[in-house]
Amino acid sequence: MSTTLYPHLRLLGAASGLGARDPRCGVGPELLRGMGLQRTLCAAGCEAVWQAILYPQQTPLLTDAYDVIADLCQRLAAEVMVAMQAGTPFAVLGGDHSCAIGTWSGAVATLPNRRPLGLIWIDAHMDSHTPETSTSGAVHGMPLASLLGYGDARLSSVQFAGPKLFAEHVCVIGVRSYESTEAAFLRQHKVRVYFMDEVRERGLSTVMNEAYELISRGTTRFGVSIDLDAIDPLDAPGVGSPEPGGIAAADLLQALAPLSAKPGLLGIEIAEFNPARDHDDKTARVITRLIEEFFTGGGR
Ligand SMILES: [Mn+2]
Repeated sequence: MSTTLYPHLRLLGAASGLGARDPRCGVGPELLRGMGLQRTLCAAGCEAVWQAILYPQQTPLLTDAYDVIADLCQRLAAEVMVAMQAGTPFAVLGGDHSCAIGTWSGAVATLPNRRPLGLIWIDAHMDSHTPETSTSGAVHGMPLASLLGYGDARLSSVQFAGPKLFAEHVCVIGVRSYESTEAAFLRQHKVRVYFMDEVRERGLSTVMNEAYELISRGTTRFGVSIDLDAIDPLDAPGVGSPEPGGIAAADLLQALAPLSAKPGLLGIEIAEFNPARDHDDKTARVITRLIEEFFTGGGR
């Protein structure tokens, strides 16, 4: 009789900074792999394996950044599908946050009958621009709008055309820097946004529990997308767009722990790690702890 041991967690790298103004986050996944992330996780009781690190393809067929990012997201979505079909959770490591388009498109495409997915989006920003409203043109400012079915068609048709998420199943937590066009977009679509003021007032754990209740209404599976800039730059300096007044890393770890025990957690995503801006590997250590908390927390 043979026994096959399946790893409990698939690590996926999206090694691209093409969607960011500071592209140096593209080396994040390799740096984490080089630092021995897998070994550290295994030592903490979280059996993990690198499934793939994906790089942007530069070919004459891909004519602009949208093409290259859409192609990368298509491949990332396929890797997420492989992990899910193997029955294992995944952790996608960016790279800039445009990878979210690939991650969650792949997740939804794998669900039977494309059943709706719940998503908690933790971010200092709203990421809800379209090419028309964006002044920078940076795609990492657009992934949430894309997943809701708006913006450039190449980005909103990864895996299949049309919306991947429905507004009533999405919550955004930690926002403190945004443009009025994005706020209007999310308000119009009735996405629940927990601004940093509310998080401070009510406490992150309270807000997180409420967000989970909201996104799990009418869904059976959920994921969490973390932009590291949601965390206060004092605790996670290694990001491209730091915003003061953020969530304490310890508070985030504590608030996320209960989610790990919830049924239906498909995987997580941790984006925008920019090693060139990190101090003493502070941010890299936060990333490791976040993954540990998710996949060893809750007694699993
Ligand atoms: Mn973001």
